[in-house]
Amino acid sequence: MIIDILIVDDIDANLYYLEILLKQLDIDDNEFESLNIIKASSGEEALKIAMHDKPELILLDIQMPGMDGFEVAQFLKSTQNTKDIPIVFLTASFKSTEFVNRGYSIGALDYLTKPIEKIQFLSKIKLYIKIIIGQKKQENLIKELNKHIKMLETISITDGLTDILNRRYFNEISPKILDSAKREDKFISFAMLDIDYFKRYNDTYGHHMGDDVLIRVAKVLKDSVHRADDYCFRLGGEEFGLLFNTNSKENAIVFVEKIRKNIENLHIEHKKNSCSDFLTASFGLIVEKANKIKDIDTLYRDTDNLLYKAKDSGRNRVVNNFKRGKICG
Ligand code: GH3
Ligand code: MG
Ligand code: MG
Repeated sequence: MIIDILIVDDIDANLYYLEILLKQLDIDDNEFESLNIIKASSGEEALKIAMHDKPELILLDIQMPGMDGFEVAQFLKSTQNTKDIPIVFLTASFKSTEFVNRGYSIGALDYLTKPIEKIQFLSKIKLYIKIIIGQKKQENLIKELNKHIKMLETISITDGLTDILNRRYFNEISPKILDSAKREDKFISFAMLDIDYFKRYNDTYGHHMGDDVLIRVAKVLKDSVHRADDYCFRLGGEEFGLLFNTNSKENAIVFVEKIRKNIENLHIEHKKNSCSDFLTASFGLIVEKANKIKDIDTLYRDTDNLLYKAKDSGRNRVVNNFKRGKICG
């Protein structure tokens, strides 16, 4: 871990001396690789560096021509990006209580006077650096943990084979979508699809090829839903679900018909499919004002019944809960 320390003083000899002192710091418990000492010889330069490099610690002289140390600290402490950088004031002239209090009330970590008492100075700075390292480690750990939590969350709602949302996520999100659609008095559109004669497909071409088909069908679904509040799920086996927004029943049927055709248009050979030369799927579709739907279980059961009807009436078709649906296949 590299710790950037910005030292600020208008007198070169002071900067040089500080640098030499800091290089003597012996924090050799393998906690960090090195101190990186950055020098600034004016308040203005210090501000520029602090804003750009965000050092871990600033040792700040107070009396400087132009912008003095108090002004620099005040600016840094009132700026979102730099407000948390610890500042240690170093001063030869501003030693009275009034100035010391001013330094602390700006938000200084410490207020040290010159000439520097070497042992005290090094022991304090060493402690501060250790605390800073501890904080950085904690922050990194939290970042790492959050990354892992996010990854686990994604894995837990994703189907391992097809990489689309799984049944678990459907169970979690669908009641929320229904409730929100009820509040806004919107339509709910839910389609369930099931691949036709998929057992025969596996028997003919092998389970491995069957898996490949599931991945390709899932991709058709994924490529069809573009809006943030449209979802596709693998509900289990060779069954998928689409929960999507629509402003009319006609649009919903056009959308689902297109998906049905896109699956057939993959032109996946399926010799044992008696309703097409290619692999196909049957669909049940419900489009209804959310307020007319009792709950998700009812929606699921009713859509499944329509899917069953689609199977029963010849497969490779969409059967919906309103009249204008075009029967295909
Ligand atoms: P129908 O047209 O009536 O839906 O007939 P079907 O053969 O598709 O339906 P059935 O329920 O009889 O068979 C479903 C098949 O789906 C059986 C099962 O082995 C297969 N299946 C389910 N999950 C997977 C999977 O993850 N990979 C593969 N390759 N096959 C699967
Ligand atoms: Mg099937
Ligand atoms: Mg099935």
